[in-house]
Amino acid sequence: MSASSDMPIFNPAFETASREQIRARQLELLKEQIQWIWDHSAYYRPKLEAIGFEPGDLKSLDDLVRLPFTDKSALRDTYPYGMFAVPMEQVIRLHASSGTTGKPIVVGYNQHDIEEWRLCIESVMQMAGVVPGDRVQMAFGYGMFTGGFGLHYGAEGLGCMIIPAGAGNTERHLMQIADYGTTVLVATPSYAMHICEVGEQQGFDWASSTLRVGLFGGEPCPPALKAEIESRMHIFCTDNYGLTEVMGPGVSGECLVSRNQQHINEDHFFWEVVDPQTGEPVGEGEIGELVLTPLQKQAFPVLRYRTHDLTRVTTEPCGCGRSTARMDKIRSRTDDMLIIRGTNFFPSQVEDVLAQIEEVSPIYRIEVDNETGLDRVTLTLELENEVFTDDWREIEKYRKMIIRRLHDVLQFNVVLKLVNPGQIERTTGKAKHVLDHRR
Ligand code: DLL
Repeated sequence: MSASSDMPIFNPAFETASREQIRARQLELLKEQIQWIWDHSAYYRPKLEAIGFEPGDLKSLDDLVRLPFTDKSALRDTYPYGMFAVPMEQVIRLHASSGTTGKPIVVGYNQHDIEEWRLCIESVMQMAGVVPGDRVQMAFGYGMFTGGFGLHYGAEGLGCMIIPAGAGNTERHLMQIADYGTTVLVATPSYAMHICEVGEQQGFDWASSTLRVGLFGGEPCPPALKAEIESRMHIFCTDNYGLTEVMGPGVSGECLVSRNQQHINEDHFFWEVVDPQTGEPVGEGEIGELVLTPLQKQAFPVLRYRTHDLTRVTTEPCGCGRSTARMDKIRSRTDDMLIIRGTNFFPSQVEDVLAQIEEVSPIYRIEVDNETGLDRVTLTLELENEVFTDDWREIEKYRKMIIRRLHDVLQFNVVLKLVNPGQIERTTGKAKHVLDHRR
C-alpha cells in the first residue's frame, strides 16, 4: 500500500478544516460538554461550584485551564459508579481497566457514547488505510478491556467484515488469516510479533498472504518493533492510542503518511500537554504529559484527565491532507520511570539503544532487584536468528558491546542475559517489559 494522500478521510469537513475552524468547533463542543457536566454530573458540579465556575464562564478554550485536573485516583475513589452522569438504566455497556494495584476503574457508555466511539474508530481505521470490504481479524480480547469491542464496532460500522477471533490461540489465528482471507490484523504489537514468529516456525508464507494492514495499539510500539513486523509479515502497520478513562481506542491514530505520529480525533478530544511536575502547559512541540478532555461524552464525562503518557503535539498540516493535531507515538509514561541507584531511566531508553543494534531483537525484559543491597538491573535480550551461535566467544563479544552501548546512555552497567530467539515469554495482550522486584 502506498503512503499517498489520496486515501479517503472519514470526516473531511472537520479533519481537513483550518486550525481556526477546528478550534472554533472545539469551543462549541466544549461549551456543550461543560453544560452537560454541570447539569448531569453529581461528581463535578460541586467541584465547579467550589471554584465559582459556571458554564457561561467558558468563553475561550484557554478558560479550560481554570478547571481542576482529574486523575485516576478520582475514578478509584468513586468506584464503581460515582462518576457516571446518566441514570444507570441508560448505561448500556461497562468497561474496566485493571491497573496495577487495587480495584479496577470502571467506565460506562450510553447509546450516544457507543455511537460516538464507533465514529472515532471508523476515523482511525480510515487513517490506517482500512476500507469497506476489508476483512478485519480481531486479536484483542473481548472482555472488560476496551480494545476488542471498541474496535469491533468501528470495523463493522465502516463496512468491513469482522472476524471476532479474540486474543490467544495463535495457531487458530494463522489458520483464520489463511482460510478467511484476512486483510487487517488488530492486535497489540507484541502479540502481532508472536503471531508472526509462530507463523514463520510453521512455514506460513507471509509474503503471499492476504494480510495488508496491522492495526496496533494498547501498548507502546517502538519504531524498531514496527519495522521488524512490517518487513517480516509484509504488511503496513499503524499505531493507535487511547485509554479506558476517556473512551478506549479511538483517541488518535496513525495515518499512512506521517509515520510515528498519530492524528488526534480533535472533534472528540481536547488535548493539552503539561509539565508532569507543575501541571503548567508546555510550548507546542515540547514533550510533556498528555491531558485529555472528551468533548462529547454523556455517561462518563471527564475533565482534564491526566493520562500520565508522555508525548509532544504538533499542529503542522500533514501530507495526508488532515489538519488535525498529531501527537508523537507514546514511548513512556510518567510512572514508567525507574530510579536506579539515584539515576532516573525509562525503559524506552533501552529500546532506543537496542534499535541501533542489529544483532538483537526488539523484544526485551528488564528485571530490577536489590537482593545484594544495591539496585541491580538485569536485561534479557534475544539474539536474532541469523547471529545466534553456540560459540561462547562470539556471544561474549556481543555481550560486551551491548553493555558498553547501554552504559553510554544509562550511565550504569546492567547485568545482560543473551538468550536464544523465542526464549522471552510472549503474551497475547499487553507485554510486560519491566518487573521490579525491589522491596
Ligand atoms: O489500551 C485502549 C486501547 C486499546 C488503545 C486498543 C488502542 C488499542 P487501557 O487498557 O486503559 O486502554 O490502557 C491505556 O495504555 O494510557 C497508555 O499508557 C497505553 N497505550 C494505549 N495505546 C497505546 C499506544 C487501552 N498506541 C494506556 N502506544 C495508555 C503507547 C499506549 N501506549
